[in-house]
Amino acid sequence: MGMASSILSFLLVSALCLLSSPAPAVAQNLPPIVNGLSFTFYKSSCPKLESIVKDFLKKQFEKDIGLAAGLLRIHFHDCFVQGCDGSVLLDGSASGPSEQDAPPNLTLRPAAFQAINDLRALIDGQCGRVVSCADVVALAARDSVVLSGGPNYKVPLGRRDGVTFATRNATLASLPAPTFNVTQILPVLSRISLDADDLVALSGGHTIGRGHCSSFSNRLFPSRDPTMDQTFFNNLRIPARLPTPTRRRRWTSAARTCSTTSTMWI
Ligand code: HEM
Ligand SMILES: *[C@@H]1O[C@H](CO)[C@@H](O)[C@H](O)[C@H]1NC(C)=O
Ligand SMILES: *[C@@H]1O[C@H](CO)[C@@H](O)[C@H](O)[C@H]1NC(C)=O
Ligand SMILES: CC(=O)N[C@H]1CO[C@H](CO)[C@@H](O)[C@@H]1O
Repeated sequence: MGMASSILSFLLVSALCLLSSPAPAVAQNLPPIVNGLSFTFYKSSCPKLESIVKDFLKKQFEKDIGLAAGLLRIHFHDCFVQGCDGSVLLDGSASGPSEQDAPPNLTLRPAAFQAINDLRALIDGQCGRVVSCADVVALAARDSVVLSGGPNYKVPLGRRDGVTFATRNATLASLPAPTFNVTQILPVLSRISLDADDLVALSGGHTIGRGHCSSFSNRLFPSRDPTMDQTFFNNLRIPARLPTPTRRRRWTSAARTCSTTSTMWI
């Protein structure tokens, strides 16, 4: 898609909505949108939608700001696997394991799924069942960015929920692996018309959140991956922001490997 813009906000809207044929922006400060989406989609059917979402999340984030990272990542996983269709929320069934059951999901936060369910109930209560889950996920991701200090952006609405979840294989094929380098990530992105500029902007999503040790331990143990910055490496080994008991439990291992339960802020 060749987006030249380097701001995360713009790309989150365009990239994560999987634009295939960008239409001209409706106003100067609005990104292009695909047919079917609109900035006024629920104007009459659920006029307070955006404030319901923001007010709810504001309260939740006071209790746990980590939830913001969880919600942002759910939007990414939803959109990269068969489009922004809410399918990441679907449970597996007799036909096979769902997206949630594919390995990359193992680290999606249950609290974030819970927050989407709670929001859904709140919205249904006020407006009836008119708002798609995919739109709720998209709005929650935007407010997660904004409420944790990131840029604001407008979210076009009108996504339809998919009725089928992606298979384990499709999920694996659509999400770049933690071990991928840029050369390997770019072809995965190009399948959904995203390029290197988009990758740089979207990587800004990692400004918040955590990674489990197992996601990057291959670059720490048995010794530093030579392509990893030394200061960054040192900082990862001394997770100062974690409470001391957690730190001790995790990093005193003589073998210097991850314990199975270890997590780390990134
Ligand atoms: C393009 C390739 C990407 C790769 C390879 C990747 C990889 C990862 C990995 C390995 C983690 C840590 C998971 C864990 O150990 O728990 C993570 C976390 C995260 N990712 Fe990505 N990611 C990518 C793109 C994105 C995008 C596009 C966004 C959103 C704009 C995003 C948002 C996040 C967030 C917010 C977290 C923290 C989640 C939490 O704290 O619960 N990532 N990512
Ligand atoms: C999933 O991918 C694996 C490895 O590529 C392959 O062996 C398997 O047959 C695939 N399963 C399905 C259901 O397509
Ligand atoms: C990325 O990884 C692939 C597969 O391991 C390797 O062939 C390639 O040279 C790597 N590219 C860079 C830039 O390191
Ligand atoms: C948050 C969530 O739904 N996680 C699921 C991911 O996959 C595992 C393994 O199948 C499930 O047990 C989790 O419930």
